[in-house]
Amino acid sequence: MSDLILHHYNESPYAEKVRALLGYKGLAWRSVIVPRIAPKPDMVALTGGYRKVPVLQVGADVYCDTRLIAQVLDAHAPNKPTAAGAGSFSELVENWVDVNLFGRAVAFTFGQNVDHLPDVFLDDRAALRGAPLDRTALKAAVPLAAQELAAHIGWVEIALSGEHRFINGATPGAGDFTLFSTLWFARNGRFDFTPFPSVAAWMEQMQAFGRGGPTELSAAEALDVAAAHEPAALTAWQGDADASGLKAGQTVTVSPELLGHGTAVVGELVALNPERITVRVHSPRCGKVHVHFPRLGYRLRASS
Ligand SMILES: N[C@@H](CCC(=O)N[C@@H](CS)C(=O)NCC(=O)O)C(=O)O
Repeated sequence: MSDLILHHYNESPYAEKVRALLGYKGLAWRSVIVPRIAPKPDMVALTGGYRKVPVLQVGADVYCDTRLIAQVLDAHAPNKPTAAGAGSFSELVENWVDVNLFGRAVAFTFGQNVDHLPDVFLDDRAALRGAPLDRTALKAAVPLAAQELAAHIGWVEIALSGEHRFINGATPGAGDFTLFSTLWFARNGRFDFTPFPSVAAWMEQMQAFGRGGPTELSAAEALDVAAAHEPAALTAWQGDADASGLKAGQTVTVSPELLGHGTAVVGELVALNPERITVRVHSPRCGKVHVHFPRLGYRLRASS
């Protein structure tokens, strides 16, 4: 089996989710550090245009979005499943965190650290949002973000005060990892977890899984790996039942529903089912690559 290559940077909470999953599963992995802001020429040469972090590369297959990456890692380490996948309880938790918690954690931590964030960084994130980001407004948003985060974390405190050690039950699920990484980001903004002792103890357990065994790889070497491989066998075509009405072989655009400005991938639609969208991209630097997205959370359109 090809190496697991994670394209990421240290400060990214979603990357922390995958690093923690790799640690829990005890997997060896290759680490490619990508820039925190665009342009990311090596990354988009691999992904066909997706610039968000992290992505997982396995040979000439590229998996975008941590919900899908969690599924792929379950297949690599079936002895420690995290019950990831469309419709699972873990995926419901992942979606709750993505939609309700992540934005508040970002508002809190960005607001707390705004004096240390360079203009180029704020301009880049404003472009990704498709709306301006203003230092004064970011600072002013902190108290409300803190209050709303605390209300959500209060729920988690109740959930973790019962018989279960993890949100998922006796063992951690993909939802535990996404919740952990979002709260890790809030903790980096100095969020006070003292009123939430069960959450703080659970975070210590999640932290203790470590981060697996990374070894460095350059972006150029990762592109060479993609060039040297053929994509793996595709998952099933069930697109005839998909509400988009798109057909296999059509040229499509795929972009994230959340924070997705300027990060679309254009390619040939080769797999479509309730779990996954796959597009075939021909990259001048690494040839044929299959880029995979979860079906939920991504806008799929015919390319005009
Ligand atoms: N739903 C995506 C969200 C990924 C995401 O929003 N990542 C942030 C970093 S934590 C990002 O890409 N920010 C812009 C960038 O790094 O270019 C996932 O689960 O992977």
